Amino acid sequence: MSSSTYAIAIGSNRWGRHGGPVAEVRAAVAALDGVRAVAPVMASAPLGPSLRRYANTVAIIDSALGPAALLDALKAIERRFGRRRGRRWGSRVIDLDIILWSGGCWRSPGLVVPHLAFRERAFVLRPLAAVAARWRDPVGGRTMRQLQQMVDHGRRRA
Ligand code: PH2
Ligand code: MG
Ligand code: MG
Repeated sequence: MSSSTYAIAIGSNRWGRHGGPVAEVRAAVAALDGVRAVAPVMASAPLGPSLRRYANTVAIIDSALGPAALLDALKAIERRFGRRRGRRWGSRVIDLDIILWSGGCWRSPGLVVPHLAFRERAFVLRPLAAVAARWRDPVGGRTMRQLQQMVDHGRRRA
């Protein structure tokens, strides 16, 4: 049974066993259950200390899991892809972040939904607006298209 819809941001800026960052992102999409839509994979400049460019996309998935259980499933995929926990924002072979949940807001140890920083990140909002333009932020009520336009016309990042 699918009870929830989620927007998952996917990023990579390292080679892994599937290939380069674009191949890792595509393999991560294939590893997700319940995929309904996937945005085009986009290249983006790194935000933070890493020097390597990223491949980024967003997938919309349906899932019977609640946010905490889904986070565990995403972490298991990250481990399978060889993700190492290290320096915050260091280079990573795959990063899977829960951005939005159809249930609205969620807070538990280690997880806040909506993702706390997504409204400032073009590398999340551009692919997100491509697949969920009319999804409204439960905090503030703006659509993903509006948030994307704000980030593109305001401070330019990533
Ligand atoms: N992820 C980060 C830090 N910086 N920069 C880009 N361009 N794309 C990312 O996915 C990204 C980042 C932390 O998760
Ligand atoms: Mg991230
Ligand atoms: Mg993450």
